[in-house]
Amino acid sequence: MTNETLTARVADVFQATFGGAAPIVVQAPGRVNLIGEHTDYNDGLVLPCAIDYRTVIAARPRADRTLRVVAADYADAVDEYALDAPIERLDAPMWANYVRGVVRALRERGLALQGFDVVIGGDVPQGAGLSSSASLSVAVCRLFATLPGFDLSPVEMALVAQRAENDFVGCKCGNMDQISSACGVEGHALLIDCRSLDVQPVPVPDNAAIMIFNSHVTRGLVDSAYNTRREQCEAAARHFGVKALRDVDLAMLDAQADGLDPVALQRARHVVSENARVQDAAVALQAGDLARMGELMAASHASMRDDFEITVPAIDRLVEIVKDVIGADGGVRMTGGGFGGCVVALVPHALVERVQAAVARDYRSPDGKQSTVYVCRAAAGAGTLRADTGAQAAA
Ligand code: GAF
Repeated sequence: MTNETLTARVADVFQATFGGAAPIVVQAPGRVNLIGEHTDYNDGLVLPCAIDYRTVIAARPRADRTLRVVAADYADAVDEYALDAPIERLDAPMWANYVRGVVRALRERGLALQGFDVVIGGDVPQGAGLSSSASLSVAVCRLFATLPGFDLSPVEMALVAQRAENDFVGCKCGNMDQISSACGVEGHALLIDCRSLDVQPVPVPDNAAIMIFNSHVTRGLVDSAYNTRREQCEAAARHFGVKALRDVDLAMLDAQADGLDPVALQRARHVVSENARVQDAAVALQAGDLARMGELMAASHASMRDDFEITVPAIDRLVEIVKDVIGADGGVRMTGGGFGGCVVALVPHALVERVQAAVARDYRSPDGKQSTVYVCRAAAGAGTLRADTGAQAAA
């Protein structure tokens, strides 16, 4: 679905539900991470880009202090509450909790909220590791940022969205997904320093397509596996006497490994080596050196498979199928939190169709599904598509 089609669909639901055109339309994209996995919550480096799949919100201010939210992708389900009342986490649906979490986090910052009628829709594949939830949270921040007096920077919006996920939804994620969604730059990946929050755009070379392959492998207990990895990294940081694994290099890792639990050492080796790979990858990408990107992405995948142990056989197979076609001319690796989800590849345009054909022929998920393939563009971050500030609040 193109962006225009998605926006029109959300606007149509708004018209049908609330009557009239929505005076405010905002969007926030999902993301794909080119390299730098499980480094963000270790204060490390990542190299993602925002993608041209997104959450779109159509809205109209209300005269009262009520938020009425309609989910176009969930049979127009509704969540409605007073902005001044205590905001509770629901057992279900989860989409409502992402909105509630952002409202609460904005309120905790002392920002003066206003009531809205809202319709939300999106085309970021869900549960695939492409940050559909971060795109929703950031889009909600972006909506409130259309109000006068909201002078949040894109990074601040990302931190509000992360806080909503950490403290309200209950996912102890790092800050990569929200910063990617809030700060994306068209045609560029972002070198993000997750400690200093410095964001440097790095051009994606014109000769490469960004391909994403959904393995259609989803695993229960992903959150608990994620949290366990996080705890293992924190235990390793304590062993080395540092604030976070960002402060450890490979020499220190080898010299001071004695006494560290062997599994925690493996986890630390992934994080420390991955940070170094991200730095090298930013240089290679800037230089348009796809062969070097290929080496670094292959090393990243091996490290996720062997040291961090977050890949699964179907994902490893998908990576192999793509690698067999692109050889040394591009790169491929698992992307996102792991245990399924998606594979990302940088592929010379001339090889895109051959890669698609090979994946269609040779890949099946354990339950027999073909991979869904997306050829993406690196997209701009969250933004306002329409803001008719003269619009009257509905009675
Ligand atoms: C998930 C998390 F939400 C991110 O913060 C990041 O840790 C990623 O997994 C792994 O790199 O997307």
